[in-house]
Amino acid sequence: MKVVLIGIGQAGGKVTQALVEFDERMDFGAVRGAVAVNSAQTDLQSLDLDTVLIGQDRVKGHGVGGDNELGAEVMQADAREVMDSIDGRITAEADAIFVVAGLGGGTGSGGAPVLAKELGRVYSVPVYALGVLPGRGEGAMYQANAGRSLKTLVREADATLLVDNDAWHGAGESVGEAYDAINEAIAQRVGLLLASGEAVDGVAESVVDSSEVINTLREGGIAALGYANAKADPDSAENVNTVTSVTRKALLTGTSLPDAVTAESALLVIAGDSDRIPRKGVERARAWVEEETGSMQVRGGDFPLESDHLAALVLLGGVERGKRIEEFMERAREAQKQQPDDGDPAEQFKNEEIDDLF
Ligand SMILES: Nc1nc2c(ncn2[C@@H]2O[C@H](COP(=O)(O)OP(=O)(O)OP(=O)(O)O)[C@@H](O)[C@H]2O)c(=O)[nH]1
Ligand SMILES: [Mg+2]
Repeated sequence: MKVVLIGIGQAGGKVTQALVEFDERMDFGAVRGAVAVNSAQTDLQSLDLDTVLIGQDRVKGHGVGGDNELGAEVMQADAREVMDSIDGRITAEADAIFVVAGLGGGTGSGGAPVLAKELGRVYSVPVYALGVLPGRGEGAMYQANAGRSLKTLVREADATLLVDNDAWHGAGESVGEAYDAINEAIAQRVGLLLASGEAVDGVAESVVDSSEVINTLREGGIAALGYANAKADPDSAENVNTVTSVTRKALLTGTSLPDAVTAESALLVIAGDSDRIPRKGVERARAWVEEETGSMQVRGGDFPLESDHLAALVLLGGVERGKRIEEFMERAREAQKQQPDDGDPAEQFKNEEIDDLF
């Protein structure tokens, strides 16, 4: 899938840069353009991307300090400039646009839903969000911000692929220490998903097509991505159990949103050397994903890559009814109640739901 990436805020910019670097290193050519947008000038300067500084009249290049309503406002005010910066890149070439942001801060949290809405109005290709959820240990402001941002993003983007900051870092590391590792994991896993159906030499029928990614995300709502890999035998017949076990791991312990299993739709991609991929294993794994997710729409395909490993990528669409999202939204509601609010306090008490950002 050929994509244009727009990273907003600090996390958005860093994750976008990691995705660009991975795509270049692997020579996939799936990322056709990338821009970083922020209200903090120094954060943009450390990136090796084209950049747009927003909100200069309001915050003088110093960021919005976690105020995501202000983040939404400055994005709205400067949306034209941001749209202009990507205009030439979203030609017939791009199959989709990804807005990338950490949902717990200010600029990305507020700016991503605003930009998703603007992009959706102008372009006919799908506009997806790649959103980073704060980990459990992050403060109440992050949780509350992410709750409102997510609620609004789900409304405005064609689908929102979520990565929980607790999901893809090693045990014992705090989220902060682990940023680089998390960003690298996101780049590799999401990068492989984007590239599946792109860097293909073989034209075998079993090869995954990028339209299958789009069809899996067609349900809208929240999506999650699972990943696992293992060393493979040169003889495909020896790899039947390898394929089923990496698929199980990808879905049960390797998802970007822990415990997201029940899904409306799914796509299973087996990446690796075509000669090592056993058809029987792939069929079994796909049947297992169907049973486990409860989805009637499980797509599948191979992603031929030169490697002595086999990897399973499981893209899940429509996971918002899962336990993990419920738990997160509860955390965000609690956090929102704790937030100082300049509105009518009685209203705050009555309001059990999370407010939309705009
Ligand atoms: N995975 C990951 N998460 C990050 C990174 N940097 C920040 N975060 C997370 O993103 C959230 C904060 O968002 P930021 O991107 O720092 O905020 P911002 O959009 O720049 O907004 P302001 O600084 O308030 O203007 C928190 O939940 C952080 O844990 C990163 O490099 N990687
Ligand atoms: Mg910032």
